[in-house]
Amino acid sequence: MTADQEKQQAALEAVKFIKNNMVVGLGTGSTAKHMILAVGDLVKRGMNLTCVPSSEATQKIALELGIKIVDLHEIDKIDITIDGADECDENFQLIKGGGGALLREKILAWNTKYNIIIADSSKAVKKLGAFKLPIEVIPFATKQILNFLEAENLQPIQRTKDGQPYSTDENNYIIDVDIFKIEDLKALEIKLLKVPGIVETGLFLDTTNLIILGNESGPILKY
Ligand code: ABF
Repeated sequence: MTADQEKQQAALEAVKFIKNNMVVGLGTGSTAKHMILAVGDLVKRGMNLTCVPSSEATQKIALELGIKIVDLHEIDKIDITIDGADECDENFQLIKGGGGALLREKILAWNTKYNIIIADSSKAVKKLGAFKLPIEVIPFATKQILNFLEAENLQPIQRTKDGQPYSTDENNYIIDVDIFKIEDLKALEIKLLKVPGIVETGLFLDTTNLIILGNESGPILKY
């Protein structure tokens, strides 16, 4: 089974949790894309869904499929959000943001009753950190934040795209850091979020209700 087949399998399993008249948060990335295509099929078959996208890219795909999209301020609470991840450990701690959408993804997750993460089996790790942790920062503060992260031995690298600073949907920058040696991720998140100019981190430590991993012999659901 290829990684993409595992992604699709996990996505199709997650979509089974969607019921008529729900408000659904739509994640970002290649795994989430399989989910969005399946949501488009539900809508085509007559299901009434209201969806909130976690990125401009996801919004574009959803609109092309005829999915009803609303802004977060138009709803009270999201019933279910289905999203991908870059890494997930056995304590339901995630690294997200490889796709640059971590801020809106975390906002959706925080405003969601039930968060489902979908992933191929390679995303399941014993310890987070092989994948660098994305941090969203205000451009005005970037240089000073890079200095701070360097001093914390986190080996910061500002993300670029086509030779320019990578810019998020909120027009912020992303700095990726190495957290593999860090044991207390909650303490790290608290330390980072105290730094003026750091907007959010890609650490999702206590937001996930269900993880669905693609697997050769059928999807694995971890509650
Ligand atoms: C998104 O899913 C991001 O948080 C994360 O980077 C991405 C994983 O990408 P993919 O599903 O393409 O592996 O939610």
